[in-house]
Amino acid sequence: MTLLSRRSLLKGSVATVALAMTQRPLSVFGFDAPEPDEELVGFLPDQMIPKDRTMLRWDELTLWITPNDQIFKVAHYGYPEVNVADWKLEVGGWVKHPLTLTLDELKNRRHKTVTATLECSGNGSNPGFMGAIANARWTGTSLRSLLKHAGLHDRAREVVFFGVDQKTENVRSQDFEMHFSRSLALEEAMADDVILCWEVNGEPLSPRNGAPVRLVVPGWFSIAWTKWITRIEVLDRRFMSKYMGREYVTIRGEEVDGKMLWKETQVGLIDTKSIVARVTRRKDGALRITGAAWTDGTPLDRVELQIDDGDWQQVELDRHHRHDKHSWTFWSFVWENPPAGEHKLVSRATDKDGRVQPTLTDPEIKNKRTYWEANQQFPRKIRI
Ligand SMILES: Nc1nc2c(c(=O)[nH]1)N[C@H]1C(S)=C(S)[C@@H](COP(=O)(O)O)O[C@H]1N2
Ligand SMILES: [Mo]
Repeated sequence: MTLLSRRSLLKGSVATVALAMTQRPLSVFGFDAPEPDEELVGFLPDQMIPKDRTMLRWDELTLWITPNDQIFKVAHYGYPEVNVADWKLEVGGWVKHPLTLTLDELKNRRHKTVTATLECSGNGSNPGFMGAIANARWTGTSLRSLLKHAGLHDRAREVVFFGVDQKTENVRSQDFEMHFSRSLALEEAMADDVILCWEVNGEPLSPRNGAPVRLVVPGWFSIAWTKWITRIEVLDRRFMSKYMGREYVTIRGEEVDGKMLWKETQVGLIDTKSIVARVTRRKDGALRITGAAWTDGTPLDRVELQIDDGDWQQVELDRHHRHDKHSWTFWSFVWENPPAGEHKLVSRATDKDGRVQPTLTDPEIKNKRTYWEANQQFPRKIRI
């Protein structure tokens, strides 16, 4: 079976398009790989992610689904060794029937697959850290159905997830041996697509990505996607672990009546964001500029591209996956007859709620004093 390129698709008749759509395996759709007569144009200065890091390399991105070996990894307490044979999941706290499940018992529950973009909220905070993102198909079982099975008490307000990984933490001058933990408010935990996941892109979850079981919270930054889960606890109050209330908080100022009002918020939902991923040059000299844009699930309204501080121009969004609200959207733009020399390319995403990807000097970024949630525009330079 031959895969039609995006351009031949666009040129093709309706019948050809319909045929190609049924034949095309969804998982391989993405940017066209550079055509044989196209050359990759490098960025200046080299803002690419170093090759020795397991992160997404934007300029090599062609697939809408990130292959498992290119999914980035982050661990705050190191990578634990989990004995899968002894692994059990406990569900306790304000539930009517506390549960203990083996991995087989969990896997015997009804399966659910969700496609979602995983992004570390530190992604984009500096030019060398822009590949902490992936888009994958996550398979597991519904958290909501498990919580319903355990039976929620009227007092239930919050659901806490504890990982196997632990470290000594000092809180108010005392040391505690603490497990990595994050929580979701009950309403968030009961959302449709939140799953306890053991498989990614049809393969078992790797130990580094949280095996045997991790949480998948579509639309949320990956700090909420607790890995190596062994205990779920339902509380009747808010949970304030290090990764809820001390780390992964954003401090942002807003000028109110000439005074700065400082607001400290928790890192939660993914911001509206985009990037110029790759530039290729065709034989005729035209540049093909491709990129990606993503949100917390709010539909994208548009993505625009600005060349050399000129007018913002709308780019073409990939229509095949636009219904897929928790996954990134690929886009492309053709720049005919670009003059020789150095050029600046920057993209900007706007969502249907009117949130526009800010610049570095917009108050929401300028007055942000912590590095998480860095969704500022990401200018890239090329020379042709
Ligand atoms: N148990 C546990 N879960 C965790 C973390 C951790 O340190 N321990 N790090 C979080 C952070 S900050 C990120 S960015 C994601 C990274 O997921 P990945 O390693 O699968 O890419 O896991 C999250 N879940
Ligand atoms: Mo992260």
